[in-house]
Amino acid sequence: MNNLSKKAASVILSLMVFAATAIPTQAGDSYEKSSQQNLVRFDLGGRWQVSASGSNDWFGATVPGCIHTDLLAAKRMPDPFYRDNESRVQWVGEQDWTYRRTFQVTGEFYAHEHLLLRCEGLDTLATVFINGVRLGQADNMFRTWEYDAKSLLKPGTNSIEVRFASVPSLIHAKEAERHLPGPHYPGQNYVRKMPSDFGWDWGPTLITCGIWRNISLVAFDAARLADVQILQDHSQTGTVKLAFQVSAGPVTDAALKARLIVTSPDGKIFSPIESLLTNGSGAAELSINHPKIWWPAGMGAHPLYMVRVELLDGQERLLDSMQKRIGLRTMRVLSPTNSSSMQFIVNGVPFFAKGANWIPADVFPTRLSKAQLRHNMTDAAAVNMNMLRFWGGGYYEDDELFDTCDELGICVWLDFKFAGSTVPVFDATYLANVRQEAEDQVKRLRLHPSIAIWCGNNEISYFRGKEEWTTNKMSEADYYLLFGETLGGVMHSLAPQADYVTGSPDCGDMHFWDVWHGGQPFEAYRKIHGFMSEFGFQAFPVPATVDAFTAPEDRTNIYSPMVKYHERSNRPFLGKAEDGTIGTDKIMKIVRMNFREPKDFESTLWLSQINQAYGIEFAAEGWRREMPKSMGCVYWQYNDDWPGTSWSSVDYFGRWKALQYRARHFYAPVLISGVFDPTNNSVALWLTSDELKPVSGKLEWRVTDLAGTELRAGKQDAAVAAQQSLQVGKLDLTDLLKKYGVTNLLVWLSFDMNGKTVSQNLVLFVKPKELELLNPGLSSDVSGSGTDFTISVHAKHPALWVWLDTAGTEAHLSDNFIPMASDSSIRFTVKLEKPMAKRDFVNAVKVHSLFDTFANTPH
Ligand code: BMA
Repeated sequence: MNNLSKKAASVILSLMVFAATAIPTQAGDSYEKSSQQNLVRFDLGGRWQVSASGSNDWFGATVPGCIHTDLLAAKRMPDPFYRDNESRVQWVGEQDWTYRRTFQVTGEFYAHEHLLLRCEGLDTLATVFINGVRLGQADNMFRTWEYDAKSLLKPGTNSIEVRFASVPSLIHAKEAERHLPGPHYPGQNYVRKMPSDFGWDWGPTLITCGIWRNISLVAFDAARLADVQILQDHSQTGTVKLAFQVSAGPVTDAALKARLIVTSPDGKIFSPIESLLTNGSGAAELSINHPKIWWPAGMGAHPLYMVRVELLDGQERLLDSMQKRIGLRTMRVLSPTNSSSMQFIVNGVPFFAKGANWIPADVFPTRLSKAQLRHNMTDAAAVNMNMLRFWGGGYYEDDELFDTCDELGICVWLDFKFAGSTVPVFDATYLANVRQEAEDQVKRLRLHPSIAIWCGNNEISYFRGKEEWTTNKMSEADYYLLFGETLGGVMHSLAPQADYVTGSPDCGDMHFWDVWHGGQPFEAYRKIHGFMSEFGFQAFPVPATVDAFTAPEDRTNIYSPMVKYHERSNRPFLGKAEDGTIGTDKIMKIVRMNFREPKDFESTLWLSQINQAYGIEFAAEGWRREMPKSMGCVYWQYNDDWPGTSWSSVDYFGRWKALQYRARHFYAPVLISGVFDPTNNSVALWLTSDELKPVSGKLEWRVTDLAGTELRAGKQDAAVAAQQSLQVGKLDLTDLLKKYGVTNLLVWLSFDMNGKTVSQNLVLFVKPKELELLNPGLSSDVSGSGTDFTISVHAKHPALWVWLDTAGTEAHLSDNFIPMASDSSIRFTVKLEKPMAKRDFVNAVKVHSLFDTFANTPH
């Protein structure tokens, strides 16, 4: 069917549906009910209809979802990620929209005493109607809204309608009443909605609305479970005592009882424990001997205990139940001291946090699949990260994402979702609204062992003034009323064992932006010490990603309007940087500081990635080497919410930039690195270890010229104590430097443990642009078939940042962007997402190195 006839068919279909029943009831409607449980949930998600409010032009919608993805599916909106379409779809956010559907209520379901409409996510200004009568309203995307719907429902066919008012209209009106200072979309923080929807310096402005999380009817009689809290006592060696608090409601005279069934990670079920509830609440305890302790990635296993909670009435009938998974661990955050940085301590052991900042993985998060999100997390663990900061400008992520972090040992720095400008704390309704939001989210998420710290906001301290509000600052008192008293109070009562800080960077951490925003060279990273929760540098995505958002004629130059359009820092969004450059110019300024002029468009894309990796690697190695003076390196940013140019190491499509590949090396548990000291012509050799036991092995070093001729080499035993960084050697290269010069020497390092190379590194004496590299003469040989290939690459002469370009075929590579010594070979393994004939694969894959990025004079 061509597009036109497809469209015509869907119009006819929707007309038929409309004519037959007004609003369709869907076939898949189902009640989730176990044989004995009294509480029943009726999922209202699935197929709905949506129309611009008042227009009666209904089309199919998906719940959970959002208006933009519904318009896309209905082909009523161009893809906002293509070229500059984003600017043409702003009307979507300005418009009011109405969602509706019908559903059947059986007599049995209706007979329950309580019938609640439960909305786990309404984005954002919603009014809900059942059978044409107003049931309630909502004004916070991050809260769970429940409405008593019994009086409006009836057995048989019912209808529900959710009307969403335009967020821009409301905030323009509020902003006109009173200006809310901030550099972003004026007045955006008047509404509790994902801040980055309004645009950020890495993402588009697409103001969504819709039913973005589950919506259901909940039916029950006597009571249901309201909340379960589990506190852990690790004070006795060899035992962890769990203290459960269960609450249920509404409180009735019924003799309610909670039963708790704990299953250990190896499947052993503890004898159920029971507690009678008084006024709806009860407590119980369980001691776990020989507990299996949860550790972050790289420190140990991540065992999880399952807790099933059952609510029973006086006759032992099951009223309600829920499952929670916990990990047994203690987690603390220590403030910085004169000699050590802010640091995390798990189970009494301090650890160096290695990671990046996580932003929404799509500006339309409802279309993200669980598999995609899981993939993102496994990619983080695969490059030796142990922490992601879930940044405050996004949304409180789904439980499944936290589940994955629990399973992988990825610690989460969890910001409450406030970012980047002042917030209207002067409005008591706003404050009450966010208190409720915090209670909902803390109760939902607090049992995840992966959450290492809760943090009030991102960078709102930059907009904190003194006594009074001014034209660009909020008052100090209002800042602390929200982020101290209110959120701190919620944390204190609902998650007393978790550490809470008011904001980032407001807690002893650092957002170090002197390089990107300040225009300083990468060397500035070595002048600062502590816990780096943000710092970073931008790079273009891979050519295949640029292809996805451009037309062929756009792919000529990084300054072509469409390539620039997908680089949000080209707008003086946060003001011009201190050195006067923005966006694309800023990338190129630092690229040129370090590298030679790239020869063409594609080389510029790749080289920008090499430059980004070069800078972040330089920074990360420095901070790791000096622990405990620095105890955290969490770079900005891990991912993207649309395809474009940004600080990310993994792009919107999940493709790795050079930085992500290099992270595996610079975050390796045991790291060998070298530091050139020009004052005495020496290279200090450092061994840095995050291992919990001492490590020892063989350190090998080779000094070569740029042709790869070995000038000197050596081997030595080297060891370092648990979680320490130590200088293990020093190479005096005075004579070689004199003879060959700084531009013609390379030092190759490798560290082997038990016959296995665990870390390799290369020391340069000058910036890469100063090196007269020889053509490395790379050759390759491909073997394999289907989805699994091996590429053996051989280098005649030293090659820097050797990479495989798999030209848009989705591939997982064993490594990429690595230095190769002369006459050396490396085997890359490639796993393709879709099988390919060997011949096609050989044609598609290209092997490159830094040498190929600039115009060379032949040697
Ligand atoms: C940080 C973040 C973001 C921003 C980034 C890059 O400070 O918190 O607000 O996107 O810088 O400018």
